[in-house]
Amino acid sequence: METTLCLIKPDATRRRLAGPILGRLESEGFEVLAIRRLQLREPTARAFYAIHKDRPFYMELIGFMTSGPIYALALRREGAIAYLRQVVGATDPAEAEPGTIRAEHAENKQENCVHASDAPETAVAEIPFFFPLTDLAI
Ligand code: 3AN
Repeated sequence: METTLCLIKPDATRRRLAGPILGRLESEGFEVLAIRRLQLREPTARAFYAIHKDRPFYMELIGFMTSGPIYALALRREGAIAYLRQVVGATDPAEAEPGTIRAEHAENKQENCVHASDAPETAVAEIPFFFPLTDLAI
């Protein structure tokens, strides 16, 4: 079993898509170990996306991610990390496989509804931004 981090981003929360996305995740076999609704502040968003700090879209991404409430989810499933990336789809919704969350709901490359950890090391680094690992029994 693996645990991964999923964020339902401000665009999806704004459009009342948190429920449908959560339902989709549960129907894909993910167990919701922990869930929070919160609004990121700039320093946290900058730290969370530090890997992108030299990309041209970084400040716009920080502005977007702090623009409204998000949901943070710690999700458990067999092969959770790779499987969630598959269910979420490619960064650009125009390139995302039909049936993926981004293909169905995302607006564009930035406002793309969900974040999903991309590797085991990333999940372990990202989960504690939102949940104490000691609470999760992982
Ligand atoms: P993914 O979330 O698919 O792993 P990353 O890690 O390359 O994508 O990018 C992190 C986030 O940065 C994306 N989810 C998206 O919100 C934003 N982003 C990525 N590429 C672009 C881009 N070319 N223009 C604007 N925003 C982008």
